[in-house]
Amino acid sequence: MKPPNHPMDRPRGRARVRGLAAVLAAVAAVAVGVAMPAQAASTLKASAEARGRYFGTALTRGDLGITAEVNLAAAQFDMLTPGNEMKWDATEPSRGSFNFGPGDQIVSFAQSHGMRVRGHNLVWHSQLPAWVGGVALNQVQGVMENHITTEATHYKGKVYAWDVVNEPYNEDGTLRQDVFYKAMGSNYIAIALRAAHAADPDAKLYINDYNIEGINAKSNGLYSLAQSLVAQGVPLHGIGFESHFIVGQVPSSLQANMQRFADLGLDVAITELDDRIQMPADSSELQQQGTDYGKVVNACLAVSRCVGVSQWGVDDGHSWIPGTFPGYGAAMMWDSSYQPKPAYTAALNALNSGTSSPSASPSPSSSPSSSPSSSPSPSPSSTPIGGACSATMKTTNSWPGGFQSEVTVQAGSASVGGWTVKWTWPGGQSISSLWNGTQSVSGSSVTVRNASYNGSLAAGASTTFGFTANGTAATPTLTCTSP
Ligand code: 9MR
Repeated sequence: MKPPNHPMDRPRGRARVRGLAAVLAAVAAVAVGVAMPAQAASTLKASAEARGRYFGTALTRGDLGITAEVNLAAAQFDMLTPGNEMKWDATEPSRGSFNFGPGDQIVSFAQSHGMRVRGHNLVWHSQLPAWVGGVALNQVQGVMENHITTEATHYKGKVYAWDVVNEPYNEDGTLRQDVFYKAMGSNYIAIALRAAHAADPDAKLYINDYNIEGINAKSNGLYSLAQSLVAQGVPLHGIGFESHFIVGQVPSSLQANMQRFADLGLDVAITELDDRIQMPADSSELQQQGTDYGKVVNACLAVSRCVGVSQWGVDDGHSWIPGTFPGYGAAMMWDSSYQPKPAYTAALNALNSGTSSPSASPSPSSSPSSSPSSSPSPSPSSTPIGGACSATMKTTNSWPGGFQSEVTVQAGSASVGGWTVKWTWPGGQSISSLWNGTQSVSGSSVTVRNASYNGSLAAGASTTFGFTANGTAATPTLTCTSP
């Protein structure tokens, strides 16, 4: 049975005939928009950046030839995901023969328009060329690792993040029995993440999926996996929530769900947002869509580790929705004449209202493995600002006999090439598992050093590590030194 939000694997509907007048009006509107003086908070990207986030979109190579769409994308977005060009069928259509031309075109478009790139994707059961299914099971791991290594090495330094494993879950929270699972069991995910990390140690590595936006069986399955990957020190850095919504059906647990993944020490992102409406869309549905977009943006702003929101496309005339969900459409923030809809105003207003900017999102200028300050609330466990680094511990969860904590490590006024955080437990506490750092323990004294991928912090940038521990929750005094 097709779940309501199942993104099917059909090519999307492409060319839509528009009247010449509409096209001319649209181009004129965009031209006027571009001619206006750039003002902070007047575009999604400017407003998102002011809140320490990005606002992204997805474009295919075909979209790059559509001037009005491209102008709008360049004006409004600062993150770009290739719609199809980095998928396995595009990049390794036959075994060992790689083609990065189309993906490179998307990357150079992004670079020439000041956009960063979300790489999408390295391992997915769909858009997988048939030859992979014919590989002997005992060779699948080698084939997968070679694919990941070759592609991630090709794009090393050019992608901010990779969707390393895409859509691995069934609706009931079990892993799909695809060729990768059949060959390696659930280990394929850790193997894939390690291969990607070895090829591009600075890229943020994500698992990305749909129908995991609310707390449900599918997101619970992913949560357990994420928890265990983090506890084992596997280089998983983020979770992508695709967010292919139906109007009026944004899950009420979206924020809480993203927060629980963030509490594991992971970044979270809305990666493929759209909000489809049964056509024709009436004005109350378009208003409701505005409410939905506002909710999604606000949920991201409320979770300090939510790094940004990406819409899957730009305008209603070029969205994948009508081609896959016949009878549905109008899912984007701009209509098919490139006019902004209530959803655009709502997203912009959400970004422009509110007071704080508690983002853990890396800024465009910072290293992908570090994050600017998340302005942690002052806590007795903070070390003084002004030294090489400071560290703040907060308890994120506790239960009888145990607790979970997150430590934010922030560089002082100069960059650091490594950090060491130390403390002494006051009452017999002991760490049971720790992630995003390496620990050594001597009696009640704990020393945590950076992991291989989060030691370098630009001036003022921060990163986090976390742990679960036995005993009563405590926030001892921390010292932070570099290295
Ligand atoms: O937008 C993509 C569309 O052009 C392709 O035909 C389709 C085929 O699977 O994939 C679309 O992108 C998907 C993305 O890669 C993963 N999540 C669901 C997206 C919509 O189907």
